[in-house]
Amino acid sequence: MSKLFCVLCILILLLSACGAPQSWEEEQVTVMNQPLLSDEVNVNWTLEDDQASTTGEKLIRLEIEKKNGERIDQFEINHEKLLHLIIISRDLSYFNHVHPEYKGNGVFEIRNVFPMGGDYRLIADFKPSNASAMTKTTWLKVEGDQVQPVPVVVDDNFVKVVDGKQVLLSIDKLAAKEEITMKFTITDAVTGEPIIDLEPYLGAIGHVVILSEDGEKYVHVHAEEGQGSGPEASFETTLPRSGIYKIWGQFQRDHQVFTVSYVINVP
Ligand SMILES: [Cu+2]
Repeated sequence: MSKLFCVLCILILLLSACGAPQSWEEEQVTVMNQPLLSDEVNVNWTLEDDQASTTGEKLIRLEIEKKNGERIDQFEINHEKLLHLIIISRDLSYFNHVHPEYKGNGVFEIRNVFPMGGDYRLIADFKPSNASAMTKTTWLKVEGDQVQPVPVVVDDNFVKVVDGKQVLLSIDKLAAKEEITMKFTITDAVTGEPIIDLEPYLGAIGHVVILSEDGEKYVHVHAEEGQGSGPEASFETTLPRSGIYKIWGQFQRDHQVFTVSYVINVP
């Protein structure tokens, strides 16, 4: 009888020991409302043919949810938009930076005309409420005629001309894992006069996107604050490893965004 009593006591002790901390932990989670981490957020990407379109547009849809399948429905404006979407072809020849429309319940949609079939890198930047800004990427396969990929060729001349603007890119040092400064100098391609009437684009003097040649490393670039309206625009960043990268700089003038790109080789 006393043996049975002892066994019962041990069982009760064990059960209470197991049960107590669990309910305490559950309580802590509800009380603290911890910020959401990027690892806990998932994006379902889909691509549909737009039947109504005559230009071959496709509808890109992002459904943003927690790993447990619960939709995230509150987002904060980040660089003037709820979500930034970058679309880049596998060969890096096609680049587009767009802002999908928020449909509610974690769904963003936008139509896009893809110039050819093949694989595309899609990169979404957004900030759910109660979370840090995060980046989610995917590869999407687009049906349609494939064309010969354009080779990625490292530039030896960092002066480019686009829409009547001449843009010089200078980088203080070509090195991985170190802070580098990229400076764009913009002049009129015909007269050579400095361009001093750039307009703010997404709340800054410009916007820069960098992607590694294999499409795997995407780099956020932040414009240095308090810059004027040209002719110079500086950006600081750190490249994660050696290799070939493509850089797209975007600026705005006369309500028009222009994009200039360069290919660099980081030793
Ligand atoms: Cu954007």
